[in-house]
Amino acid sequence: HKNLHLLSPQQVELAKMLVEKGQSHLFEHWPEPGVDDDEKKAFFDQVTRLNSSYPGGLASYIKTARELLADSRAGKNPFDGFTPSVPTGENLSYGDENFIKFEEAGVKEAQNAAFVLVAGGLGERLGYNGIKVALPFETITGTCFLQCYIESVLALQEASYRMTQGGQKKEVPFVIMTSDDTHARTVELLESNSYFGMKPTQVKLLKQEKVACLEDNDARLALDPQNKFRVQTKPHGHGDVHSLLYSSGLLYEWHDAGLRWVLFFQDTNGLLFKAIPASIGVSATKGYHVNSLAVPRKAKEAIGGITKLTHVDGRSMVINVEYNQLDPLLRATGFPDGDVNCETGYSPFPGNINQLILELDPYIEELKKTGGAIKEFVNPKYKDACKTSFKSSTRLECMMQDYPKTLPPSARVGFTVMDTWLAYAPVKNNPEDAAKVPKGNPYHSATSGEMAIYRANSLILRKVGVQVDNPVKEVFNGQEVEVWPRIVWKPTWGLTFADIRSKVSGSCSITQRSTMAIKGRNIFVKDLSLDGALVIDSIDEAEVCLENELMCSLLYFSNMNILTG
Ligand code: UGB
Repeated sequence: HKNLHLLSPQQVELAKMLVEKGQSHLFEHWPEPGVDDDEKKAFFDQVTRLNSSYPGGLASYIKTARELLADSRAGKNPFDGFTPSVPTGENLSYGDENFIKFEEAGVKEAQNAAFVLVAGGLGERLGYNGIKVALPFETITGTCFLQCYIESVLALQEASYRMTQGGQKKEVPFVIMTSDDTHARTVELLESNSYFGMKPTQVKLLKQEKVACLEDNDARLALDPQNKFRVQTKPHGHGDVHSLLYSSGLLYEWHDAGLRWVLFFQDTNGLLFKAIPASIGVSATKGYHVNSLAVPRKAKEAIGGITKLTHVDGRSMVINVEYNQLDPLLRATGFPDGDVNCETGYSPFPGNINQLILELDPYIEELKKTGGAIKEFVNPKYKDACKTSFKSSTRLECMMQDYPKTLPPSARVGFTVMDTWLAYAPVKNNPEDAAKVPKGNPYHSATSGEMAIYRANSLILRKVGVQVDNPVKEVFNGQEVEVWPRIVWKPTWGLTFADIRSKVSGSCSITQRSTMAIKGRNIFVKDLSLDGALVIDSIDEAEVCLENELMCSLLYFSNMNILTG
């Protein structure tokens, strides 16, 4: 009470609410007026931010936290009444007729899409201090993830425009969700690289706020151990992206600009855009309100399983069940072995790779009701068996793939399964942990992520008729990986199967020890026999035709602006 004069009238109300909600411990240690007054004001500035950035404010946060903590303590099963089963979705096989048809439909639709990258996480599992999107996704050209994403979006935009022959040229929006951990470094990466060729106005950054930590089952907010005039905060999870998009007004802007799709994707999957055109095609052709991209999943792999959940009351939904919940859910519902592989060598539940395609209008309709709030969960680590205290503070979390949980049964929720080699190579684990991954399960490390790029490009070239040598096995950072020829190309060269097929002809071969980097749009490869390193760097307007046998240690063409060669 003695310190109330330091606060604005709104902050006084906020203080009263906190006391009523059992949070008086936050001020108990406050000294007399005149001592640490600036710190006290700063404390309330922080609490005001925490209050305004959470849908429903801190009162709502505390209420939900109490309910979820009580459920957790009672060991309540979040899937009570639901039985899991394997859902059916669209299964695509790279390069077949169906795939080509979906890719074509997807490229046409791409100019009606907005792309949203969630990049607020620091990636504790990776043990890297920088932002993950600044890491190279392969080391032949050293291109970082963010550059790869931006160039892919630009290439898709251009291809879509060309395919629809002369309609209005649209700039597809590119949004990045950042957090306090990643914001400044993401801005710096963009600015110091001229936005990797994208117009700065095309890129929007939305920063997510952290949420208050909870110190006990009564949802008392935790003070920061480093500063008793601050509430301790932690990330709320990638689910924040929905409320941020809604509150930013961007969804309405996109609706007014005639857009139809919103694509969400994660920070370190260098294969991602090989799967995007066909998946947009599936959404457009099947009329999916929600389309989740998936790959075959190895049992116990740290990716969620796409599952059909049917309730005893008849309701059912197709939803991601997170990797730590799938095993207990299966064991509790008549699958005594839990999360295990079936006869195919994979889990029967497709693995969620957290790339979502939402149809814009139904998305807006849903968010009008929810404001973008996503069903949350809490995951406290208890000190003792009676679950009375925590080892360290916890907080509420939410995941972007839980969006369909509030949808009505009439919503068209589907998924698209792609080959893993084509669609998914995340960089999440540090080398030590990756080396401990059970044999046969993916490492999800920087090493495996990079090798997956060369493998995918080699396999794609094989599909268009190039004779690419088999890989050799090597061990790097304690991980045994397949090393294919180091083949990379710019997205403008080959975004779709049809693109790549049109640029490769004759009888081509590439040996395992070779490296090839294609950095230009109109480079045609004909009767190429490569045993060495070949780097071709040409401006987009130039047309380059490689026709000769190349047996070289290093051949480097740069800035070619000839018409044929
Ligand atoms: N992220 C944010 O933007 N903000 C946050 O607060 C947290 C994260 P992780 P996770 O790839 O296959 C997900 O940590 O959460 C961003 C799915 O839940 O890499 O363990 C962060 O920057 C899981 O179902 O992954 O697992 C990153 O871009 C499965 O699909 C993204 O969110 C798994 O990813 C994911 O964060 C997967």
